Amino acid sequence: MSRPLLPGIAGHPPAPHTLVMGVVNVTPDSFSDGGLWLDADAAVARGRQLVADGADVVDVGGESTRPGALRVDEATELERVVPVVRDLVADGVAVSVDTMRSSVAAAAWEAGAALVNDVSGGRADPDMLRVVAEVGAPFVVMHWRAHSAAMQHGDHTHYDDVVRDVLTELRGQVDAALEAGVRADRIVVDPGLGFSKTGEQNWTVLAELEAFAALGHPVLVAASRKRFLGELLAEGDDLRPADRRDDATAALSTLAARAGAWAVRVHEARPSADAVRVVARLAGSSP
Ligand code: PMM
Repeated sequence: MSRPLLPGIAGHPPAPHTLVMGVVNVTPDSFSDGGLWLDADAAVARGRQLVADGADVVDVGGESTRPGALRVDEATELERVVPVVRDLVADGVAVSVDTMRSSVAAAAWEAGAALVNDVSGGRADPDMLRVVAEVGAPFVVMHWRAHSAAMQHGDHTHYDDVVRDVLTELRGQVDAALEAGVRADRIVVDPGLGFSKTGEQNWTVLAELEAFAALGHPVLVAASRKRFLGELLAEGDDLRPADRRDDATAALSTLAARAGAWAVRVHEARPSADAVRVVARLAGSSP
């Protein structure tokens, strides 16, 4: 098994444009594609389609993290994720594994994954940072305060200054990863849009994306189809449905690329793959 490499991390040369990470949720209950790719063959076919549509990496997850979601057990998550990772890697696809469990991260790495994407940034599983450090996996540290069942309740969405506070907490999570032995050049940071954040707070974070690059790590932005876009595009009391938020998602991919994001994580690859190429072309033409 040869593990595809990701440009722009672990000493590899940067990509000519912001990378596009296509999402495959092998879950019954994710907010926008839950149930569509629960069958392994359907999930692998979806991953291939995302690559055909311009995705540079495919993010495979077996546990929904939508607000209110309950945890799945470890055996179910492993069963959902590992065969899909293995088949996509066999096709030469760069695969990221979206998991909060060290056992799933380790099994996916063994199956050839190129990146561990932990929405808890190492906080949900006490073994995660050690395992990632041991195998030398590139690791996404997302800003995270609490599990999905609780993240939009109580004090979890309270900030004195959302950008400053998220940066401070994210820096703490990065420091913990470094202390556990994860190499600095393997760490990617993510502000965690919608995770313990209201729609208003997501917009404030997006308006100041450049501040996240100052952490000194590549930045991943995952706005795709999220509720705050449904609210923006609502007609009366009816939120715009998740599968009709892809144009707005591509608009945000353009802005994230313009702000220097390393990658955008999206459910439909084509619009964002085109958008990041437009931004790179324009940047190349700047005087
Ligand atoms: N959001 C979701 C899932 N995984 N991973 C990262 N790094 N950042 C995110 O904001 C993020 C994520 C939300 O669920 P979805 O898979 O249905 O988009």
